[in-house]
Amino acid sequence: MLNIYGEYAPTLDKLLTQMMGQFKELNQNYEAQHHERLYEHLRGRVKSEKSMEEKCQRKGLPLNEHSALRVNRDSVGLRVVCNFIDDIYLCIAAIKSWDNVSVVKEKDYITNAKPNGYRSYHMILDVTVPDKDLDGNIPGHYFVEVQLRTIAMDTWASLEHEMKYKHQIKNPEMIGRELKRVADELASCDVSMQTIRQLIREED
Ligand code: 0O2
Repeated sequence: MLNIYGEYAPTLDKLLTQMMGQFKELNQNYEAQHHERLYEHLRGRVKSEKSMEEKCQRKGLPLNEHSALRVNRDSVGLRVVCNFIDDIYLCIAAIKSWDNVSVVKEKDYITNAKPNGYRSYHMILDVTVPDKDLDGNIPGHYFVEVQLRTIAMDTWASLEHEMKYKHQIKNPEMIGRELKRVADELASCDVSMQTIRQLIREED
C-alpha cells in the first residue's frame, strides 16, 4: 500500500474541497452580477499516490512527503474550463485577489503556445489551510496547480494526452504536425468566437 502523502493525505482532500468551493462561489457571484458564467466547468483531483510515486521516480526523487508535496507542486490540481479566452484572464485576476492564495509561478501557454500546439494558462498557488503543513506551521501552506483553458484547448489537450500515452505512434513527426495544425485551427476558432461575442455585446 503506497503512502507517499503520509499523514497529510486528508489535508489534500480538504484543500481540494476548499478550492473547488472558492471557484464555485466565484462563478456564482459572477453569474449573479453578469448573467453569464465566468467558466463553463471545473474539474479537480488529488493526484493518486501511485501517480505521484511514478512522477517522483521519473524525476529521480526520493519517495517521501517532501518530494510529493514540496518538490512536486501538483498533488492538488484544478482545471478551469472557460468559454472564451477573455474569461480566462478574468479568472486569473480573481484568483490573484484571494486572501488565502499567493501565486508562486505562472506560465502563459496561451500567449506563448508550446511548440506542439498545447495551450493553457498554468498557475502554481501557495494556499493557506487550517491544517498543519510539512514544516509544522498552523495554518499550513500547500501548493495547488491550476490550469485554465478554453473548451477548445481542453478538447485538444485531452485527445493529445490520450493518443500520446495510450497508443504506439508509428509516424510521430506526421502526427505531431497534424496535431499542431489542429491546435492552431482551434486557437483561431477561439479568437473568432470571442469576436462574435464582442459583436453581440455591442448590439445590446
Ligand atoms: P498530469 O497527469 O496531467 O498531472 P511538472 O511536469 O508538473 O513538474 P512543468 O514542467 O513546469 O512541471 O510542467 P508544465 O509545463 O507546467 O505542465 C504540467 C502539466 O501541464 C502536465 O502535467 C499536463 O497536465 C499539462 N501539459 C503540459 N504540456 C502538455 C502537452 O503538451 N500536452 C498535454 N496534453 N498536456 C500538457 P503532468 O504532470 O505531465 O501530468
